[in-house]
Amino acid sequence: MSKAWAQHGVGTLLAVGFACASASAGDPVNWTNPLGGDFSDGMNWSTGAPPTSGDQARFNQFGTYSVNFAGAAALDQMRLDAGAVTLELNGATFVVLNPVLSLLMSATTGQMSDLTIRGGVFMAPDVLLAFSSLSEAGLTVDGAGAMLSVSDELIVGRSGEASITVTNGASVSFVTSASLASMAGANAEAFVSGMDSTLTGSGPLLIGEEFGGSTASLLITDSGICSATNAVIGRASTLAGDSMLMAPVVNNGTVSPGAIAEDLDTLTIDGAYEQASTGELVVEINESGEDLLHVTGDVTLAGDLRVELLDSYLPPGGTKRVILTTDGSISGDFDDVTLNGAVGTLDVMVQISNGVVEALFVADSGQLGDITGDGVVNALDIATLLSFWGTDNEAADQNDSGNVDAADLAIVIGNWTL
Ligand SMILES: [Ca+2]
Ligand SMILES: [Ca+2]
Ligand SMILES: [Ca+2]
Repeated sequence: MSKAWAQHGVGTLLAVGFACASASAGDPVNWTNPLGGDFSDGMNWSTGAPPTSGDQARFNQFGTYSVNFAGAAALDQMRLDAGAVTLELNGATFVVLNPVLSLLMSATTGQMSDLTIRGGVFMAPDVLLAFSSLSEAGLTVDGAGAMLSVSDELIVGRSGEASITVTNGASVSFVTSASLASMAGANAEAFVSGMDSTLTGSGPLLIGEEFGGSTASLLITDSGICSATNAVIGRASTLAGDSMLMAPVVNNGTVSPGAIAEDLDTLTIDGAYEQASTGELVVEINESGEDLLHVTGDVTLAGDLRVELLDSYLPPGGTKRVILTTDGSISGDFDDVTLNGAVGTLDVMVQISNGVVEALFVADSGQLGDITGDGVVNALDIATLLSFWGTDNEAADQNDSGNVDAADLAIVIGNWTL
């Protein structure tokens, strides 16, 4: 490798910012063929030879191209500064060895890069996307047989804007941790979609910075699966989808069952679910269905429930919908329940019993004793009243005393529909 030209090329911000990396990374070997080609062909590289295990390979060509592998390869470090590169591994294993900065995409401000991994195994200790603010990076692992194995940390969006897509049966694994939008100002999206598509780890999965300094979303759809030792949703971040997250989850932000906005579906958390005081569960409901959060472990509730009525649906008073179920127990309650799309006197209340959370729609029918607003005074009104016993629930507090008690029960019984 020529040392002469490298004297001019490597004095970048990155080298300053990552002094620790320079000890192990050699002079960079740049990919020079904007049309793509074979990894092993020396003509495609700035040194006239493909990089080897002591080298840093750098991809800084603009445009979209593929790099084809005919066998296993190893590097010290791989950097993408620009372009959209597809690694066609063709069954090969590609290893990046540097333990600190193994695969680095869009390290400096203004850089934009995309990487797609197909048809083989990419192994790296650390993967870091969009290191600087105003940098963008997108990583896709596509297709059965495509695997990204991260033996330490996976960071999707440190200070910039980043996405990771795991699709069509591909898999991504991490060991120490995976972070989406790890630092203040970062923005990250993760998509895990399709049968046998997996994002799995033996450490925590952090969805956005915990206190809301960054914004992240994790969307798990079409039988995709994520797993981690635990998952934390930051205050400005979201978990959504119609598939499964296998981890105990702490929600400081938003959980929204369904694949996309206005998709009514079931999201499963295989583990415990704790909704913090800043957390919110969003459920959409129309005439024919509703979102459901299913939890296999214990549920601890606080924070908000937001019920969104879709398609101009106005549920009749007394309508009940199951919005959360658990195989474990439920403790706590939502601090606040809001209804969007409502008109008139329609309101929603929450009833929790036997591991089931139901949304109960109530309307003011003007009839004394008719708590639910369905025009009749019957056992459902009694059950509703009892579920708010001792509270100041306005619908159940028939005499406006500020307390739901025996006097209200007497009013319900006294106005019983015969
Ligand atoms: Ca939904
Ligand atoms: Ca009623
Ligand atoms: Ca009362």
